[in-house]
Amino acid sequence: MLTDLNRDAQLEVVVTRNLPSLAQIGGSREYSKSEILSLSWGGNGMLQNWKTDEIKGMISSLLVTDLNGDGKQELIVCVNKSPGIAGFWRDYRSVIMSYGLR
Ligand SMILES: [Ca+2]
Ligand SMILES: [Ca+2]
Repeated sequence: MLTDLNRDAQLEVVVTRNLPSLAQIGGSREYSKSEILSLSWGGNGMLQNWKTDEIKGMISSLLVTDLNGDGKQELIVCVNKSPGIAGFWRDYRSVIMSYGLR
């Protein structure tokens, strides 16, 4: 996702990264942890602006919007808590989180 999060007229790249989990050792290709990074172009390469803590689950969608109408944008993250085949056997759960942006 390419967006100007901090409104300095330069675009940032927001990416999600799924982190390998123990389940992969057993041959599963599913991920159980994720994180979100914001990168911007620094002349010689991409610089990391910030990243979130590890998020348990698989990020299914990202959205930047002013959720509460205070004029500042939030990063809205939709996380699937039980991805993969295991999800069929449990309650299928998604959570939505929001991060304030400076
Ligand atoms: Ca910016
Ligand atoms: Ca807001």
